[in-house]
Amino acid sequence: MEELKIALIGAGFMGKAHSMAFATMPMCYWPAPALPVRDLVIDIDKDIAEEAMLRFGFSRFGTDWKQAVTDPSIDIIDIATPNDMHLEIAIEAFKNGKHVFCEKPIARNVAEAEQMYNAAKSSGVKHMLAFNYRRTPGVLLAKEIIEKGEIGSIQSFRGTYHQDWSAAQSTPISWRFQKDISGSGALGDLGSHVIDLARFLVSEISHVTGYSNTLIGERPIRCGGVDTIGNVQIQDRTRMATVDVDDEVSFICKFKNGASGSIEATRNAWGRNNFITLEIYGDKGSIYFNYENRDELQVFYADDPVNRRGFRTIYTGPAHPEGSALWPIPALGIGYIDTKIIECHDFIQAIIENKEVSPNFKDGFEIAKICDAVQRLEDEGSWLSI
Ligand code: SOE
Repeated sequence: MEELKIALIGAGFMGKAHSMAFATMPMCYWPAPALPVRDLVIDIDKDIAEEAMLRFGFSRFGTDWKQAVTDPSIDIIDIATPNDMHLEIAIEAFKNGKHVFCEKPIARNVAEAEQMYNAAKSSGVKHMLAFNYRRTPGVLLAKEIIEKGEIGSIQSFRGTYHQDWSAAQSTPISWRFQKDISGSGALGDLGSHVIDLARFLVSEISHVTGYSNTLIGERPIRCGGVDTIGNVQIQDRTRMATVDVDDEVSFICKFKNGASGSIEATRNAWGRNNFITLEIYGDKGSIYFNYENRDELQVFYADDPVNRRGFRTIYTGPAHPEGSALWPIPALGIGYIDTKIIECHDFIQAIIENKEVSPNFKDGFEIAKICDAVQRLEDEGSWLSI
């Protein structure tokens, strides 16, 4: 079986998730399209890089990403760094003929996204963005139901992504709150996932109007501990840093197919953990999905007898998209890693079969255009006073 050597750049939370997917993809998809080999892991912190080599099962480690992109034995560059590094690494990787798998959002802003898409287009290699939630079996089933016309033509979409890890004032500053590193806050971090889902399930977005807001303008500087997204005990509350990105964003949109939509994202919604909800209303029925109950898809069919109408709950399993690769019984429990395994499979398959895979850098650029428009609304002012 063919082998593809991976260099992972960035050994944090996402590096761990990607490594698990590379390790377990062939256990689910057998024969695998090719075997992903965890060869080289890079982190600027030498101790973290060395630990990641042992912990995530890589053969080598390093501290300079240029070592990875210029290494002739590497086939795939996996970018799991903060957003400010995506552009430079991706461009160099393409120049060296590497396939690129990149964390979302594609970049800090639309200008960077455009450069990355142009480089990807002329590279002739495969590129993919890690908008993994569209590969949740429940979401794939929703797509199948919509494409078969079972809920008719889509009239409206409501999508949310709510978390609460930054709701506490004591959540320390990190790159996710700094525009020069992240580009935006909840918008790029969470809203981009919902935009991806909306484009995947409904159609391209043509217009937006909306609002974003920073709720907590400064946060303590972490001293000691590791940045584990919100949960860090050791902080110096006397030293504060400014937050210059949005904590929450909400916008309405028009889709090119005529549907209307609304999208909300916040990291300050107490009690919400990974609250990705999708409501899709067609002229023959409706779909509801909530990632916090991701084994389930709720579907309503208007042609059910009037006295039997109601949302039915379908538990995804072997009869549903990607189900036969995963678990033999519905409701055994779809996990975050399952979405990453499917994503990893589809990327490796695209490389081996030389076909396009989505979401790719083109999708990333389209999503960046939408995020950019939402950000510009703040400057250009779209409010009418009462
Ligand atoms: C933090 O909000 C985060 O890690 C996001 O960056 C990811 O994209 C999401 O999948 C989980 O939450």
